[in-house]
Amino acid sequence: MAKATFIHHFRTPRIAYEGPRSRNPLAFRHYNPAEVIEGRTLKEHMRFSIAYWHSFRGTGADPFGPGTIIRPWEQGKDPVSVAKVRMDAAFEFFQKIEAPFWCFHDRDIAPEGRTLTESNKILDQIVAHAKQHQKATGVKLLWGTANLFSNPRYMCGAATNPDAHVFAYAAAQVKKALEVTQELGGENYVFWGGREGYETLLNTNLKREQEHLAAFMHLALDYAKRIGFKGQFLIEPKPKEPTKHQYDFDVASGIAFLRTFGLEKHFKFNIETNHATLAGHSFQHEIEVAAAQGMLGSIDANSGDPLLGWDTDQFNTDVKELTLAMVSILRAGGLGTGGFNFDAKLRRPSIDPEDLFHAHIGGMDAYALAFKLARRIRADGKLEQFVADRYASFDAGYGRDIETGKATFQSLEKLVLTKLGEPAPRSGKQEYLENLLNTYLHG
Ligand code: XUL
Ligand code: CO
Repeated sequence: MAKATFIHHFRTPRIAYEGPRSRNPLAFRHYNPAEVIEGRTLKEHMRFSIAYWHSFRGTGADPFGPGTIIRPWEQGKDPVSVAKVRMDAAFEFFQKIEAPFWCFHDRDIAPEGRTLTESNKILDQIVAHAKQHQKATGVKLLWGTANLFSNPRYMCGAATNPDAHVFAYAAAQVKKALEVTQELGGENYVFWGGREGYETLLNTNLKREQEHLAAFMHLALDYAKRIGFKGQFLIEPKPKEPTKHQYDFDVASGIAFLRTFGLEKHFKFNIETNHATLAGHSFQHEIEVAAAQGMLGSIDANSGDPLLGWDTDQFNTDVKELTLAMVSILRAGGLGTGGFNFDAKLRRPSIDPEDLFHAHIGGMDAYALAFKLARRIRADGKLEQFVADRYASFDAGYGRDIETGKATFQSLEKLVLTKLGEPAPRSGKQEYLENLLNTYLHG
């Protein structure tokens, strides 16, 4: 197998860092993997990951037409050998693009067989292949997950399916997905409930479905404990699509769900940029809500399109949006075992293998630049100081008493009546802050 890594599937050479002045479209301008910042390389800070499903299974198909992207390695005597060659190409790409991690769904990497037994056997073969590649390249698994939404058996949901038989099937599939994620040293395991929601309340018992979803999560936790899987469990909220309503709509409803069912200690969030916008939030909002509860886990790095209302999964090159997100991530102390996973796909007409490089170079550079700008903003301290000053009245005296639970309505009333009187109005200074932000973004 190891030899397969040396058969080159991409003509594009390994991407080098050439600095911000470079105009070479196949070079990094901001992501210098070897740059050391506070004792760690940028590669270690960013923890970039490639999403197997988009970059190696994406065909450009959309609801209005079939795939447009034909890869030269997509041929062979049977689906299993094609899957192996495809994986050889993928690991070549991970190395050339300087990504230290990858992510997959079980069904992305291995074709499904006629029975679960057969599917598991095929998966084992491909996982063995992946393990060899990981060993040979040093590329690691950020997270694994199970595809519980493509096969028609899951048309009415997996853990929230009204048929217990489907619940059982999904349980068996996640059991195996946890095992293979562990086998490949996955640092996290993701739950995205693609069809865990409803199309119409006319046929839905919402309460029972939510309880079943929680039961499923508990079973997954029990099994992870049983096999000694140490990876972090992550929930990836999304409000809709493919369902009309997905139960883990956004981070806030995810937190409510986890707390309601006693799961909150075992989960963090995998926040996807365009899932945030589909829920009517900004990316930064979702990060802040998770961080406020110590539940910021990982990022699915992408973006939507302001003119299209669905999950377009585009590569994000919006440095302003990413810088604001990075400020919040750094303030929260980083992503821990998480990383930035490019859950993003090429546009339908972007059919060249080289386009995969352009896409990831753009995304990685934007994130690396945002990381540097956010560090500068935090080091400069003006923004952080402004926010700290805004709440300074809670740092001492009666403000502190409010925060520490020592104040009462009576004590506060007495203060206002006898000492404080009317509060002096203070500007929120939004425009000043927007201008301040631009001084970092545009020098
Ligand atoms: C779908 C999505 C998924 C998850 C993993 O919108 O984001 O690919 O990231 O199942
Ligand atoms: Co995602």
